[in-house]
Parts: sequence; structure tokens; C-alpha cells
Amino acid sequence: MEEENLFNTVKSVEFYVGSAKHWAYFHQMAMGFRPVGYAGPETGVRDRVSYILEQNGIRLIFTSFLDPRSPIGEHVRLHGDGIKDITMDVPDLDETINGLNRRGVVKVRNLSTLRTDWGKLRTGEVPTYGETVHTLLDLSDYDHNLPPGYQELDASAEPTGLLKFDHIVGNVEEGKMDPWVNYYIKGMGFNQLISFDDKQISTEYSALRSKVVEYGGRRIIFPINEPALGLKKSQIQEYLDYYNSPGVQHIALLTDNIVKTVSELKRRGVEFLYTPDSYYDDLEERVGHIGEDIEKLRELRILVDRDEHGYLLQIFTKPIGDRPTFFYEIIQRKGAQSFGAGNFKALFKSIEEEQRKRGNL
Ligand code: TYF
Ligand code: FE
Repeated sequence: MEEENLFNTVKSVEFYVGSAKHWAYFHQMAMGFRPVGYAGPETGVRDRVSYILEQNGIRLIFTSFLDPRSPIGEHVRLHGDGIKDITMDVPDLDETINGLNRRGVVKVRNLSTLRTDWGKLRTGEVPTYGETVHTLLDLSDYDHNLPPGYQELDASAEPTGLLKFDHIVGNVEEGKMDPWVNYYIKGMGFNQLISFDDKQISTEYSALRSKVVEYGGRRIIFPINEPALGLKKSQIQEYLDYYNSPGVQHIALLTDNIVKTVSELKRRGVEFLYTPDSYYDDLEERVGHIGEDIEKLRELRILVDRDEHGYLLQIFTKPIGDRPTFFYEIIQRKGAQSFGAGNFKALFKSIEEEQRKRGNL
């Protein structure tokens, strides 16, 4: 039997936001993404405005509404600025639908075939946690860099070394992590990667459970968090309260030079969580020898963790929008295949400091 391949990679992520223009501007000027496409009234799209931005293998779409009583308007009013769609490209939509139907858990909806000047574009949609969806994109018969309705933009950007999506994390309600993990495994052919059980993260600061599913040999990685009862209000519960539903918590973007990337992002005004000096005093005793200059990591507040395969460097931004919901992680992997569990205590302390400032702890 031939090897089944239902999904290639995460092709793009689409945000529904209050102002697509300003989200695009932030990602261009501060994050180094190049605007490549625009859709709106000028291109015959009457109900919305969208910008597509790219940096290496990362494609982001920012969409805002023109009619407040539209689904996009309702989405932004309820959730604030957030992620609507984690789009995956598929080698053959019929095959993917067959594979999903055979499993009988996931229903593909909104099937469409658009005939355009550049060929045939086929899409379907799979629902996931909250109002988030996975659009399935079959580009095998489509010979253009932009979806229909978009005009090309000739804009520039100074890149910051961001290369690709490393992982995209969902927050779900308490008790719903396992059902959603099963949805991806039993319904979509994903595999469980690793799991932190409650005990592993039940420190004074922990307040979440997390499991990770992957597809295609780690081509697609989706961790799922749920709140756990701790001494304090879970950061996941704070997310759920402000987003008013499950949704995407963070996107981890891969770099191959985190010192350079984070220096540049900070210079341009991107705000990151703070880590105290004490973290760095005994860093090499904790994680062993690393190639980077510890003083540089301390200056930039970059975190380090090690697993049996190697080490990783990571840092987390403050929330990107107005609500304490979505943020970015910047990650560099030097062999490590894990997600920084050794940094949970330091990270959660830092997140709790921010929760406290918001009056939510
Ligand atoms: O993706 C992860 O699992 C890591 C760790 O609120 C993490 O980035 C987990 C929860 C959280 C922030 C980071
Ligand atoms: Fe992460």
C-alpha cells in the first residue's frame, strides 16, 4: 500500500483583526515580513481588507471587516484580534477527504472549486477548537502565488531571520485537551509526540497540561494546552476569559540565529517577557555547555533548555494585541526536539508577573 500523505505543511495563518493595515505595518516594520498581496474594495472584494506578508517559509494573512455585522466583525468583537485559520496545503484534496472520511471523526465542509486565470483552486475546511478552522488548500492545479481577489504588492522589508513555523499552540477548556488530541490523532492521522503529565509540570508555578501532536515527521506540530488547577489562576484560563473561547495561544517561529533575530526585534520595539538575572547565574550548570555567549543571552533574556537530542534557545513576546491572548515564541533548535519544559518555571513566573499587572492573579 502507498504511504498516506494527507497534509503537506502549514501554508499560512490568517488573523481576523480590527485593522489589517496596522497589523500588517507592525509585522512589516517590527517583525521584518514583506507585504506581497492586498485584497479589498480596490480589487473587487467588497466586504473586507486583507494583507498577505511573507518571510522565508512563513506566510501571514491579516484580515479586517468593513461591515460590523459580518462574521469577521462578530469574530473580532467577541475574541479581539486573533487567529481564525491555520491553513494546510494538501497534495490532493480528494485523497485527503477520503482519508478523513475513512476515519469518520472529522467532517470537511465548505468545499469549493474556483476556476481562475491561473488554473483551478480547490479548498475545503475542517473545524478545530473554538471558532478556529483549518482550510485545506489543493494548489496542485493552481499556478499563482496569491489567492484570487488579491493584487501583488511591491513592498520591501528588512528581514529578521525568521524562517518557518515551528509549532502552533491551541488553548482549550479544562478537560478538553485529550478529546482534541484524539481529534487530531483518530480523526486526522496525526501522532502524539510527547506528553507532560500533570506531575511533570506541577510546580508552584505550573497551571497547565500540555500534549503535542505532529504530522509527517514533525512537518506540522500542534501542541494543545488546557488549564490545570494550581495555587493561582491558570494563564490558560486568563486566555480563555479574554478570548471568550478556545483559540490559538502562540505561534513559535524558527530562526537559525536567535541572538541576531531577537536583537533586531528588540531594536525595532517588539516587547518580550523578562527573565531575572538569577536564571543566568547557574545556566551552564543546568543545561551543560552551549555554543552561545551566556552574557549575550542574559542581555537579551533568551532561555535555554536541553533534551536527549541537543539543546534549544527560546524567548516569548508579550501579547501582540490589546488582550492577553496571542503571542509569539522565537525558537532556535540545536538538536533539541522538545518545547522547553525545563523553562516552564522561569517562564510561568514571568507570565504571572504580567498577569498580576493586569489584575488577573
Ligand atoms: O509550546 C510550548 O509548549 C512551549 C512552552 O503558556 C509553553 O512554548 C507552554 C505554555 C505557555 C507558554 C509556553
Ligand atoms: Fe511553544
